Amino acid sequence: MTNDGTAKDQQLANFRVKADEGKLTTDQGIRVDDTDNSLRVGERGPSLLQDFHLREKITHFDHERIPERVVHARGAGAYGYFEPYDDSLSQVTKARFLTTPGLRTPVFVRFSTVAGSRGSADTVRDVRGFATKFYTEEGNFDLVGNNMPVFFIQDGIKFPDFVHAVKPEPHNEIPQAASAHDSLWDFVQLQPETMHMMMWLMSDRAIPRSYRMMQGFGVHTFRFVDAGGRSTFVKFHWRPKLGIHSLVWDETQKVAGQDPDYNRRDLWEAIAHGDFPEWELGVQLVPEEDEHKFDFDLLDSTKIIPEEVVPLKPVGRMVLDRNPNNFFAETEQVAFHLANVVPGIDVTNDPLLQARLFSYLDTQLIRLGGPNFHQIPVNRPVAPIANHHRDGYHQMFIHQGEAAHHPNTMLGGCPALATDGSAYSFYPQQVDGKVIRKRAESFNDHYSQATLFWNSMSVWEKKHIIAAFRFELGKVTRKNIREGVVRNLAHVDHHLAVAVAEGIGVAPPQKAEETHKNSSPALSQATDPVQSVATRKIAILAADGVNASDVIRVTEALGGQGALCEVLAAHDGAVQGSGGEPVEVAKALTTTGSVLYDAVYVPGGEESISTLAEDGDAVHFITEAYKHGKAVAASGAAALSLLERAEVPTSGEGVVTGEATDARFTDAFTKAVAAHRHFDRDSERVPA
Ligand code: HDE
Repeated sequence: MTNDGTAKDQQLANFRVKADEGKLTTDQGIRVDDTDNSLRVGERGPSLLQDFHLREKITHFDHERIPERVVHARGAGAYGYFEPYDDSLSQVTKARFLTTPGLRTPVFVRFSTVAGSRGSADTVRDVRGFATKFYTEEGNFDLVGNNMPVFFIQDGIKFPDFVHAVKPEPHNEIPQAASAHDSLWDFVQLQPETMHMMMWLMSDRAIPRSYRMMQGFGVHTFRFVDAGGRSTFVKFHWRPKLGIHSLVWDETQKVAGQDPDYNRRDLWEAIAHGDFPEWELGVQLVPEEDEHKFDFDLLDSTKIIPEEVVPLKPVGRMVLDRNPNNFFAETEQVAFHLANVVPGIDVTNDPLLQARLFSYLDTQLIRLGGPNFHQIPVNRPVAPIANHHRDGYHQMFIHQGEAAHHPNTMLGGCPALATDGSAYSFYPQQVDGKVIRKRAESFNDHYSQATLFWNSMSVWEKKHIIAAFRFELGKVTRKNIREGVVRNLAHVDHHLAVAVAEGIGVAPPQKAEETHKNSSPALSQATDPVQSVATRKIAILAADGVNASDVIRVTEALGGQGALCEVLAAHDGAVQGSGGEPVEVAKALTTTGSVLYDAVYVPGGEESISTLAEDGDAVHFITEAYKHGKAVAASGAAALSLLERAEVPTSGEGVVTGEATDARFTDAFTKAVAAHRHFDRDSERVPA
């Protein structure tokens, strides 16, 4: 069988149903000519039970909902493909999809937030799920990861406690999709193993600008197994081609109101416009014999292997190029499972991973209502299925034959055992020990890597982390919880603990604990950021009298490099350019806001500028964009006065002004937008 990236598409095509043709029917195919009036006795009489159309329509509607995922309820998905760069991984794994150059394996990826319900906002402070189903020719492989490389707990038995703590509190189901409440932080203060992950969660990683601009991690240490049966430990990483970029906290709060579907929409629109997001798959490889060479345990999911210690080997790329046709059928019904592995990939004894091996199948049974969920189109492998599993709710296959047992003679012994070497075989790890309930001593250090993370942050990243701790703990009502967290933070970094304590009104730690000075530059979003304007959204503020030539030049210069420029004005339709020509308006200012754009440009034209200066929405737009560190550009002398009115300095980092929209101007603006944000501004004093 070939698997050229379209195999899954061809399979799905058999299940797609067109909505724009045919006559209206019941589920039994009986044609219907009135779906607005129920069958009744006389025009004003009671409805009749015999109205099969009424009954069927209402019954189906009554049963439309299925339970949302207990975690990761809100998500967005897309199809695409993965292809390895070369065959170099064949030295460590026999997985064909990773080692066959040119082989495009179809994938479905679902991104998600963790704590919120299905209808919660996208831009909350949270971990993001990054789950990939590879439809390989050897069966499905699911890499069910997150956008942070570590986790809150070391042993899966703590997962229900952790999730109960972070979810809305049980008595009143408040707060929705937020970690800033007593029960989460109570758990944190009592479980110091959470500290490393809490550093990530309080960092800007928890508020990504886009799903397309975040990393993904398999988190656990997995195993590769080569053709000779040799095992190598492996950590999986996804790196986004567009770089790793985040929103700022104040912005996320406002986006949650203006566009709660912000991340979901961004992914959908990018794919719909042909801006296909791309990630590079990298692996960190550790030979089996080096298992104990680290000062942490490879089986402890609260630890990373610093990239400076074991470098990342790039092995392939993934492109997402197709939106699903139907959210429920595909994105909601997709069922990931960590235990879906293919020959060449195996699990380890990580106690968090081991519990997950149970949980994912179990949860699908209740969520999707029975054991046949693998037959749902999005979940079907492209590899053939043949076994003696039968019956169950929603059985879609019509199994032929008079027997369903193994061994058999009645079916000629079929399906035959795959004894030709193509079967999955578990790595024959030697295991010996007493049955005990105890955590290994090597899992005991909860602070060193939290400190490593902190030490690796730039000045602005540290500022954002302190602000996040202050916000979250500021929402905690119990003083003992605030104090407990500060006590833990003191083991991470003295300066951090003091800064947080001062913000939340608890006594700062008196003396500094001994902490190390090591850092890992790869952890910082400020290290070698990808500088690109591709898919960046640029607002152009205009009113009648705007210099149309400025609008055209900036749109051409930045649009030419993939940016999306939109003219915003007080009203929809068009404004009149200074030469009388119409300038088309993309959106009315009242329907959007600066938080939905990456940069703002004010073209010249005195009349336009003076109208904008009187428009509070326009002035606020500029001020707020500046506060959030975005590039601000303005042309002509009059525009400078508008910047002043918006309390934006007319020069400085990320502020571009000039008389003409010449190449110097557009180059400077391009550079400012490509830098993503300008955090060295004194933005705290900006009122917005
Ligand atoms: Fe999950 N997790 N998880 N998780 N997880 C689920 O499975 C669970 C963990 C992750 O888009 C559930 O189908 C346990 C780590 C993602 O459909 C459930 C433990 C990581 C998704 C479940 C963990 C993840 C889930 C809920 C601790 C990163 C969304 C619905 C032992 C490596 C997948 C579902 C999607 C979903 C259990 C910890 C990632 C209940 C018990 C660590 C991305 O089975």
